[in-house]
Amino acid sequence: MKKLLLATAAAGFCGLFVTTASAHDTLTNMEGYAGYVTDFEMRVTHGCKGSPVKEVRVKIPEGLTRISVGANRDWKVETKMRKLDKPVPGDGGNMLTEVVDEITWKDPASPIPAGGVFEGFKFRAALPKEVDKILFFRTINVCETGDDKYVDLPKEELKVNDPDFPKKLMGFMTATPGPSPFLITRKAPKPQYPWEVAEPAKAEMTTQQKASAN
Ligand SMILES: [Cu+2]
Repeated sequence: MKKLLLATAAAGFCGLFVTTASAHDTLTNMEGYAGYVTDFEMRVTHGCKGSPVKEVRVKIPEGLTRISVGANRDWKVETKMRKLDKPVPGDGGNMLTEVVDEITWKDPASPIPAGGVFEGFKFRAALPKEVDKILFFRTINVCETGDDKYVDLPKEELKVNDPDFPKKLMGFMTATPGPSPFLITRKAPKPQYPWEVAEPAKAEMTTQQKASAN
């Protein structure tokens, strides 16, 4: 049985797929709308050189707020908090003075087999309003033997509007065995919720209000 597991695991080992980088830990959605409260799924696609995964740690990048972790009955979830320099609005009008800094899923009902399957780890957060920003989610898989660290960042800052961005992004993803998972913020076509007023409409309203006030 152990031999069989190792054989399956070898097929899933990221080294073999380093040109596509698709076998590393990645976010299921690599793009999201700026300012939206967004569901994330961190996908763990293989173990550490044939060893099953028993713990996953995700570092939440700066600029994300209102972070919550999806219920997961197979893993024990722990969160570490980080104090904010200045408070930001949270749910229901209260102000937040700290945010989740790191999420750890540990002590699973059973570890993730080293190969052949993937598992998604869910959390939710409000994305920053800044458009075309690349956010890195440094992630560590701890295995029964060893670990895989997807914590590397680009050597030079990646600018999403750079015409060479796709090429540079691919370069970053293949430069090391441990590129950090990432998400790019895109301009939202409309407010997230149907009860929110769109920005231009808001501006128009103000103009009209001004006109009627004169
Ligand atoms: Cu990999």
